[in-house]
Amino acid sequence: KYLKGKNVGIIGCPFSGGQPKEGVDEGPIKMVEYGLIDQILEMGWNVEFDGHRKLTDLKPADDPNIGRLKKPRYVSRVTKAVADAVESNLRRGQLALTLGGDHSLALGTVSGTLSVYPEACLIWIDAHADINTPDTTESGNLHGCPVSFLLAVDDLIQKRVSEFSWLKPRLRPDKLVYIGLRDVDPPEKEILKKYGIKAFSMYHVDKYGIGKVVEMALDAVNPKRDLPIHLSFDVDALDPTVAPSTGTPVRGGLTFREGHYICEAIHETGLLVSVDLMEVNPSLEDEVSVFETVTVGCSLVRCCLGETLL
Ligand code: 6HN
Ligand code: MN
Ligand code: MN
Ligand code: MN
Repeated sequence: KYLKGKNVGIIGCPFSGGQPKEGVDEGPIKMVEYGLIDQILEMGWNVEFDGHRKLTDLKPADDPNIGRLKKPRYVSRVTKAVADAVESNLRRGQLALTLGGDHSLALGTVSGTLSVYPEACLIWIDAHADINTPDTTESGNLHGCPVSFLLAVDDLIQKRVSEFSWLKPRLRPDKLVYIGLRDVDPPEKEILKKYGIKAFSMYHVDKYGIGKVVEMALDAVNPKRDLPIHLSFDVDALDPTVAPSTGTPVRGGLTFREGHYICEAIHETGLLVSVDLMEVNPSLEDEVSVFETVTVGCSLVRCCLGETLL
């Protein structure tokens, strides 16, 4: 509906600055090495990919904490560049596919999407809510904060740091929905409650089944099924037995099929314009775990682009 034809622009983002574990920058590199581009070409898509972004060039010489926030300048510069890349893909009629990298990158991807499609809704698949503010974050890791920076609500905007002044908070709370939550910090729960943000935790997945949950999630943010969709998929939404190589695994996650079902169902709406696949860390766990995590990342992406539907 918003994109004509099967054109995808891939933004490879080897970036780990939003959290402390090295290796998550290798996620996009490994997904491409494992053949993701060819797999997408074989599905009949036109693919634009000019290699991974040279994001380390943007690393400032000195980047002291701002309050609790770690590497704020690095994260800000990188995510600004990513926002511009997503925006340019979308303006050229391509689906924007961003491969992470840690989830702070969503500061960029979602900003880029909302600058082209201000009416877009955001579907966030994650074990975590990633909605800490500069005040509430315990870890200071920006991959736990992107959603609060994106939200267009006055009292969160006041708390923002000037380093991120490029970022226009445009996301209305009623355009955001979560699936897969199971490790939400107490202040994050307060924020979800305060702004009435729809969230389907693993409890809801168990109670209603994934089919019903995706339907309810779409009803919440896209009732007429006419708005563009940004899907931000943190691979740690999957159970660690399915996707072990990730920095903040939490037991009790989505099964292999539940994760894929979400991607298939969202593809089926015909409204998907932007996809993030984040937090694959090939330096964690053993060889088999890495293989499983990288390949599941690739197959989630393929399902977003329409694989496996008959
Ligand atoms: N992710 N809530 C924790 C924090 O550090 O703020 C964990 C965040 C995890 C972020 O998985 O993208
Ligand atoms: Mn997560
Ligand atoms: Mn926690
Ligand atoms: Mn996340």
